Amino acid sequence: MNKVFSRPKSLVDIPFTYCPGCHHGIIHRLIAEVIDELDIREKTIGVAPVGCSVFAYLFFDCDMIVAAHGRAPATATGIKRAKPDNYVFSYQGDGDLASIGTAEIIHAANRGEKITVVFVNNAIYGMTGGQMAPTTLEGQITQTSPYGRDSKTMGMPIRMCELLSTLKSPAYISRVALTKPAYIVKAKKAIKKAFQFQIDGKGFSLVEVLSTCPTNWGLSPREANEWLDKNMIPYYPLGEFKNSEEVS
Ligand SMILES: Cc1ncc(C[n+]2csc(CCOP(=O)(O)OP(=O)(O)O)c2C)c(N)n1
Ligand code: SF4
Repeated sequence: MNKVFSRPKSLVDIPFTYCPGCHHGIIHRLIAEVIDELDIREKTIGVAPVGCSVFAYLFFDCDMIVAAHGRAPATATGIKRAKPDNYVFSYQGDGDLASIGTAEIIHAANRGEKITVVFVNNAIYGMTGGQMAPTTLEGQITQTSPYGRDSKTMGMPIRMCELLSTLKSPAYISRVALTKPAYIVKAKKAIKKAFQFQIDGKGFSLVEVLSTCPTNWGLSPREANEWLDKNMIPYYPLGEFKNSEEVS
């Protein structure tokens, strides 16, 4: 009988600690499948962030290191420069990447560091009881912002892909979602492409994954997927923002 489904080799065989309906688990799986398919597990080094996915170092079966708040791009830069034959990825939430580590990500992208960044945008700081994040939508209620974002005093939600793709150096920047099987297939392709850019020695690559946080959104897993489709995708459009293969 043909085996059609199994756990990727690049994931340790232990249960995830994520809440039901959280997309972190799907994203971990896609990254692990890509590492397996590219056959780079022995040469891959992942950088785990702060936030719910801090335990990524327990789940991925490759070399992993944990970075201080927002410092994953700097840590990844150091590792990649010291070990250019290894493949280095950082895994970061929006609190980690777009708030505390804003400068880190902008400068790593601007320097064209040959690293791959997986940016999980769930519009909230999940781990800390649902703080507002720079990506929280206008009017979106979070556990610690019961009146929602008021753009007059809090600014508009930051679109990181659009912002980073104004820089000349990044090689590949794309935004994906996971609320439908067709989206998941596209998301995996984007993550694979991002790693392939690094394998080919091209510059900085980043994939933003729009994600749910049913727990802090106060929604069921199904409602969270619907909310993401209805509210996040119109503000954070999916697609490739930068693909140096297409630049002549
Ligand atoms: C202003 C501020 N600085 C630092 C912290 C410490 N901290 C703990 S977890 C975390 C990030 C978690 O959010 P995110 O990166 O969005 O990941 P998620 O948990 O949603 O997956 C931060 C910033 C904090 N809560 N608030
Ligand atoms: S709090 Fe949110 S981001 Fe964190 S594990 Fe639960 S659902 Fe996922």
